[in-house]
Amino acid sequence: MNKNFYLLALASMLLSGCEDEEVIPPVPSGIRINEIIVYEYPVTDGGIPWDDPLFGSATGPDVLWQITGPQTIWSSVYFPNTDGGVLEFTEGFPVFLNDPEATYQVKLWDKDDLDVSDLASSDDEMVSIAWQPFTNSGETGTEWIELTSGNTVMDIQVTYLFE
Ligand SMILES: [Ca+2]
Ligand SMILES: [Ca+2]
Repeated sequence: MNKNFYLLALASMLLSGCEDEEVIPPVPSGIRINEIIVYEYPVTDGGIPWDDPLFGSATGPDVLWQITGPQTIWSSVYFPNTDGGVLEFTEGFPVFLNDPEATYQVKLWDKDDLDVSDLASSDDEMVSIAWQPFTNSGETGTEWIELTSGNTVMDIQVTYLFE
């Protein structure tokens, strides 16, 4: 065989190699959460107050967020006796998720037992929304992600970390 045949074969391999090449978006090494804003959430538990102590009058839920999955992270602050207004969680951030392709649950809880009036009660899980931070869609930079479920709407500001 002559040299030209080898050159032709090599060129052919290189060309087909280029055609088959797919651009695979890089997977981030982590996710930084900068802020969570809750726009809508269930103010009552299907019409029943979240907090209805034996003594005293019913009050709105005392709301905080939690993220579960490969990690469990709690908000360091909560909003007491909420009435349906927007809840902007900015304290206690940033927090970091170390498994961007995993499915996490973003939850809102009503914190109970804040005073002796509801001593016997335990915290109420108000809502839980599944969330996969990185979906292999080439997400980069800093983005607001909207999560919705039923009558709950929240935005999470994330930064995709590549190292
Ligand atoms: Ca409660
Ligand atoms: Ca309350």
